[in-house]
Amino acid sequence: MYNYIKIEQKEAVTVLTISAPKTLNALNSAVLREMDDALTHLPEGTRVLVVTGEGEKSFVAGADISEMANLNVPQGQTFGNRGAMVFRRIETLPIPVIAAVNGFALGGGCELAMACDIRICSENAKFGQPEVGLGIIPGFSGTVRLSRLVGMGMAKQLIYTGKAIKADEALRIGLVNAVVPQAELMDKALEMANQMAANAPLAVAAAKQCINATYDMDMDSAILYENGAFGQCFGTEDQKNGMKAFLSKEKPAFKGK
Ligand code: CO8
Repeated sequence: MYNYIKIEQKEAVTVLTISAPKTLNALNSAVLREMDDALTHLPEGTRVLVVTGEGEKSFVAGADISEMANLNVPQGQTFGNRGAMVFRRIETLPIPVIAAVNGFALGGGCELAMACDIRICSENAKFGQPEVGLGIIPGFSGTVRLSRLVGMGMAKQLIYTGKAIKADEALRIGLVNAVVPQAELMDKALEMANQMAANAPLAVAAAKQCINATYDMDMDSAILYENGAFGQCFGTEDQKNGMKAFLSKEKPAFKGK
């Protein structure tokens, strides 16, 4: 039903694969529309989403330059907003999202990876924000998220130079969580996804919401916010079942209730 993405459910984990091989999986409006639709209609029972790109060369080589080439100011803003909104949806989904970065993650590709909760990449991955070399800025929230992930100095270096970095450097600066051989990438991403999927879904969702919401808060407000969310956990069946299972030395079966 989609032309540019594939959706595959593997029990509690759903894999979204961006598949536009002629442009190394560049993001055009149609890809973004399909991603938006897929996020709205994730298969029932999805507890973790893995996002990846088709093939072994590229995760996403950026926004589609041929689509952007002739845009005027309002059109540029509309296109930027479309990508930014889809990425924000990923960031605020009530389930963890893991980017399995299997090659180039440039421009919008790096920005997509950054909107995910976790980034695992293959050894051949390359990350960069080359936009200023095209006369634009990272417009899918790259100027916003990169500094939050790797710090202001390194974010400015990457964005002003436009130079790409290899996987080991991305790991060193904290842009990715792990680097693995290409052949093991999906297995490692699924292994981590399944570890997350085995935990209480409402608790995982609450933890994600707390981490995101408190990041920019002052310490006292953040602690208060977390306390509210912590208290809510005790209204769930999963908390009762999880603690009962621990005390009776059994494995918990969480229902997300
Ligand atoms: N858009 C459109 N087409 C692309 C893109 C892209 N981002 N990337 C690659 N392609 C196409 C190439 O044009 C080529 O097409 P064709 O076969 O018809 O010539 C095909 O994919 C294969 O690419 P290459 O032959 O170039 O493959 P190489 O292995 O030689 O190089 C690279 C791979 C290094 C990834 C190279 O393709 C490249 O530099 N691509 C562009 C990377 C880039 O600059 N990305 C950033 C784009 S800007 C962006 O993402 C902005 C996000 C915010 C938008 C805000 C909107 C307002």
